Amino acid sequence: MQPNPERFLKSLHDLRSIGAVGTGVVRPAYSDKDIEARKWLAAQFRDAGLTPYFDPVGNLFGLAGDGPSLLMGSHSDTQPEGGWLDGALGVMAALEVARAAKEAGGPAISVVSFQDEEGRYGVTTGSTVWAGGRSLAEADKLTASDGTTYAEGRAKMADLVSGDFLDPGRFTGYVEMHIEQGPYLDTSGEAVGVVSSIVGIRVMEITLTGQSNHAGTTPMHLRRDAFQGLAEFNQTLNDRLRNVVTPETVWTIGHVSLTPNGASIVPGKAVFSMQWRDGDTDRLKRMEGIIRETIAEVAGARGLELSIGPMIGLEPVAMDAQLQSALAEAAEAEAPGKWRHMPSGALHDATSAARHMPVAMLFVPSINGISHNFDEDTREEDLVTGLKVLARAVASLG
Ligand code: HGY
Ligand code: MN
Ligand code: MN
Repeated sequence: MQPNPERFLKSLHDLRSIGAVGTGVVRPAYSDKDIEARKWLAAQFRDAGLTPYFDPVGNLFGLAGDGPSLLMGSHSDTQPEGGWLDGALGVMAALEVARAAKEAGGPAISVVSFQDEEGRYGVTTGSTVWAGGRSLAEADKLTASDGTTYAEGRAKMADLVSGDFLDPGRFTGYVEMHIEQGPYLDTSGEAVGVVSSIVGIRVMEITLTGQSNHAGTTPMHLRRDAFQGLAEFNQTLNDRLRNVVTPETVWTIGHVSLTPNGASIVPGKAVFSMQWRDGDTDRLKRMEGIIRETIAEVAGARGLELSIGPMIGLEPVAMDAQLQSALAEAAEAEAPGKWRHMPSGALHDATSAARHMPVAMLFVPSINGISHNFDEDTREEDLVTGLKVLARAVASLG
């Protein structure tokens, strides 16, 4: 099987141009640019001899016939300020391998671009619903930070839907290429990462309600300042989590909204996202306990009303050993001594696919480990090496 690097790179840059903003891309799930990109991808799939198929939430498949096939792909939606490769690389590499496989007379490879992997509404929402990790009715109630519901988002693609959710049983496995989005391969000068496992995650929205008041005339001891509550929670949490975390554990308050958000008004309300990730379910649980305890303590001490939204999340998942060794052998052939086995600190749709089939992932380096940022980038030779490793591994599966 001979992938065509020029064809692959051109199609990758063509996709980049849809929603391009400077060196980055803005294609949040169900935005006009996301939908435009999916329509473009559907035409690319058809052109490659695959049958385009949109499911009810906008996951776009390119099906290789009606029989069993290996599924490859990723997602084409992006973060609000997305890099040009996060997700897009995996979709276009999968398409190139599917093309090369067709030209070589097999194996049958179907391609997918999952929807809302970036969790504008939930967490890897499109692939989670497809895999049965969350019912459509439940997903439809998920709300983005702009207040729109998942039902309203996916309604924008209703005219494109081909039919019901595809049975995951039709696919023999799932292989995804992705940028590492971290610093390890770039720092070590290695070209390829063979992923061993993907972390688990927990996400919740927390609201602290105090009292808006005059920033000049309200004495400090009489304030019920929601931002001060958030600030104290954050500091106390950092101190307390130290006892249960490892160097790989991460936790993030990434989205904060203050009301009324005026320079001369004591913030009466703070709504913020609380997200934590680790490879160990038990540690995720212990962290949850510390988070709930600490926020309740701080809110109580400051006379702030506390409300905690529903917690959503994904469990840690191990990659399939057989698929991993196919990737490892291919990596050794294409980049001898310049590859490693490594865990993924980022989430991926492979976690959803793993509910039904063997899955594996391949990483290529991110320059300076930057991602979820317009500056995200990978050296072209690393993109091509990743493609060659992917094609070689898939060919070896027969
Ligand atoms: O957040 C993540 O890990 C993924 O990039 N959405
Ligand atoms: Mn991604
Ligand atoms: Mn991402």
